[in-house]
Amino acid sequence: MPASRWWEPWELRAEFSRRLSELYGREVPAYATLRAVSREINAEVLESRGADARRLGAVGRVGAERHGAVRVGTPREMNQVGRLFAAMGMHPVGFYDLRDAAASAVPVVSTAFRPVDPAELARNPLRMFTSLLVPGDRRFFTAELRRRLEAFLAARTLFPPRLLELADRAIAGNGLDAGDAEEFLTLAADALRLSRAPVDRAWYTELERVSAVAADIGGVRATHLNHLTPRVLDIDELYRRMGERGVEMIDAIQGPPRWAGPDLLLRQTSFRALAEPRRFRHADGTITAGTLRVRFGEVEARGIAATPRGRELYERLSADADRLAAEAARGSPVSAAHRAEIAADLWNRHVPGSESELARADLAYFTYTATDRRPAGPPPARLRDLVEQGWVRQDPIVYEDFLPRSAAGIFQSNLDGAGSRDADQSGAALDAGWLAEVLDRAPHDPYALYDDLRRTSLDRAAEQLDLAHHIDASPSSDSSPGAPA
Ligand code: OOG
Ligand code: NI
Repeated sequence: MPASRWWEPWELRAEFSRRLSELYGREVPAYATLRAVSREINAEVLESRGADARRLGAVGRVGAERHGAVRVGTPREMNQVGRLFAAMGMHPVGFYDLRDAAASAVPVVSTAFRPVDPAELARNPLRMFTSLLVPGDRRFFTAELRRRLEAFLAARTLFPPRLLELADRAIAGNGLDAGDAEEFLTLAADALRLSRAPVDRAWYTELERVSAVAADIGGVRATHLNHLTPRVLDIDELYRRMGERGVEMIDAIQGPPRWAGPDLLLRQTSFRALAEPRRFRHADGTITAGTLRVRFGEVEARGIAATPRGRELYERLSADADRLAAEAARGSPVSAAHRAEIAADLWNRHVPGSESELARADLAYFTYTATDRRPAGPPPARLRDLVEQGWVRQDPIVYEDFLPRSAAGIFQSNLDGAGSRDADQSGAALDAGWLAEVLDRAPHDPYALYDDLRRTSLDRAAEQLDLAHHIDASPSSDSSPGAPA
């Protein structure tokens, strides 16, 4: 780090991302393999697909891109971690309720802290998927266990006061001087390092019976990075190559299937959680060595952001693929490969296969820029004609967020036991408004962010073309996507 200069939030974020990657590579060596293979594949794809591969992110950005996952236990801890990330220019986006999205017991609600401004994303797009335990959910926790769990959580300190003080200073002053930056970054990375303190064996096991996620969060006195996820340009190839290197992957790639059209939304896969040495304290006071399997490595491929309509189509096709796969398997377990084939077939038949068709059907988000070489005569009124006749260029907006179904799948595929859930109890109702109170600021609505990018670009294009009217992004009536099977 240079000796003396001002560190802006994005520089803190970029350096934090670099340090986390170094730290996690040391703690979880398979992550280093994942990163190396991702780099190798990204270089190959950029070489073979060139400008086409760059449509979904500049080379510099994709190489440095990753997301981390952390889990906290109380609203107070959530608020604190939010300040930590705000200091680095990362803001809460979206509200994910994973309690119902997973078949196993995943008693958390989540948000993702990330840059929201395109220029900030371009500088460094680090995001942190952050989950908050819900001890008040009676489907998972009895009133008595809740009381002990909350008492345990209230007695721990995840983030030292000095770290929070520096975070607040960075928020108020838009950055830190070099000395404070170094201290802030060291303390922040330390807070996410795996703790060496002994784990109370009986307490951990008791929570594990309810939910492995609850034990990981509330069974220990510290938090840690749960995984760190690089971005790769060809995730199918990555999956194959990791297998060749002997890393055991989960049995599927989550999200949309590999299909004939452009990459949409988000596809993710991970390697199984590894046994890591931990020390345990027993009731008689003795300490023994053992292992826990909770941390893993994940990789993701990002595609174009879907509109609410596109997202609805995605959810519908996913449900159809599940149903058709279950029917085809007739009671025996459905293989991941078979489901992927069924899903790909549905996609190829029901999702428009090009960027222009996706835009025309309002299934995905794009930005628009007036071109330099415009045709003669007056510009047409319709967006579609403006694009087709070469007045404006259309570029995809990358999906910067997460998918609850995939997130639940990622949690779940790495849990040893399914845990337990009492279906007779109803869950505590929690929503984005509740999370806003926890964080002292409202989480952004991801659709509003993408809409805004599209709208702003259209307004700028209208101005450049000297149009007297707004350019309308809404689809023409003839463009509704085909109804799925
Ligand atoms: C978070 C799981 C969700 C993703 O990429 O969807 C997630 C966790 O395991 O804590 O990271
Ligand atoms: Ni993840």
